[in-house]
Amino acid sequence: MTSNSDELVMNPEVSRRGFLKGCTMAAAALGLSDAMIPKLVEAAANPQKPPVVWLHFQECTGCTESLLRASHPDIGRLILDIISLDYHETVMAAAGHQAEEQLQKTIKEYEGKFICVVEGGIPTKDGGVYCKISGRTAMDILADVAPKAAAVIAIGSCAAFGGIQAAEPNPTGAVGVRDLVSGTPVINVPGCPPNPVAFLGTVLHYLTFKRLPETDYLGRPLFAYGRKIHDHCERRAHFDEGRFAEEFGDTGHKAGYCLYKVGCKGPETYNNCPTARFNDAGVWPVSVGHGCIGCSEPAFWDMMSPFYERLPGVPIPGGDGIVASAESTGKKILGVAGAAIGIHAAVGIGKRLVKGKSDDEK
Ligand code: FSX
Ligand code: SF4
Ligand code: F3S
Repeated sequence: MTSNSDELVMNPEVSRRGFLKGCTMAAAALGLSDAMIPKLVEAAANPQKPPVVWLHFQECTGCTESLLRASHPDIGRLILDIISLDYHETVMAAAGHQAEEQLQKTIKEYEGKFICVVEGGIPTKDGGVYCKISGRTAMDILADVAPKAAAVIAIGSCAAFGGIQAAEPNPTGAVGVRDLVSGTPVINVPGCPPNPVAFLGTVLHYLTFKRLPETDYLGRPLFAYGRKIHDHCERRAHFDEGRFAEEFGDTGHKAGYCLYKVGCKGPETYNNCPTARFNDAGVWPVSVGHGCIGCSEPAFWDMMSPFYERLPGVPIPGGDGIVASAESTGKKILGVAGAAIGIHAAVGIGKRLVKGKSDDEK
């Protein structure tokens, strides 16, 4: 596969060092052994780059911004180097009819071969009129493009689960890609925004093994979303010993104690932020003193709010026992979940489909 990306503004150059560094980071995130790194590098260096059509719907473009303009330039450049980004409204030079021609040309020429990346939720109310591009609704565009793609990557919690647009009362009837697309494999890379390494790892896995990585019941790759934030948090020892920040700015907060009592949702959030971290600074929300708000979970705007109150039902040491109940905090975590997130999450929070690696991934 190859394609023409002359229309794009970016022409990134990736140094060999940066290229290897990015592949090594992705291999580590994927949980692959060192022996697999050459195979990953070989797949990433293949001049036959997969064409990618990147669709923007209801969102803030934070996913693209964090991915391509991150303070970790090697990652952004590597991503642009291993794919042929044929259509992306934010970074392509073409506009108007020229851009739409590029989209139609790509999906026709590479039918069954290109990767479709979707960023943003899709409004379904009133015929989908709340998001239109070039006179077509997001629903129409997705229905046109997704069936012709080899695979769809839903990047960000908006594309995966509807995101902030789908928060109560969800006035536009926003949904995630998996609610509308069937017949084409769809993988969810949620987060608001997600860590670029999760996207890079997903693409490199696809290029190396010719298939998408194993996922949980929510369609999230297990390599990135297989464990809870709480499992690898550097403040976990404080949690276990009952040492908590009681409010922001108090002595416990300044001492780096656990943020559970000021609202951290790490005990019910599946993501690899404590290990993958963000940007060159190697930080993540909890490391800089703010609790996790559960941004990679379905309907987190409803289920994980109020963000600064305790998550209910978590047994904590230090005398409090099991804290609160579903009506006080994380008000919707149990009640609204079924209605808000549909059947994907109906099997219950915490239940995960965990599979081992295939032989070719060891
Ligand atoms: Fe959504 Fe991504 Fe949050 Fe924003 O586009 S996941 S609102 S960071 O940018 O889709
Ligand atoms: Fe870390 Fe939050 Fe768990 Fe505390 S509750 S250990 S801050 S993830
Ligand atoms: Fe999101 Fe929580 Fe990570 S808020 S970025 S999943 S620490």
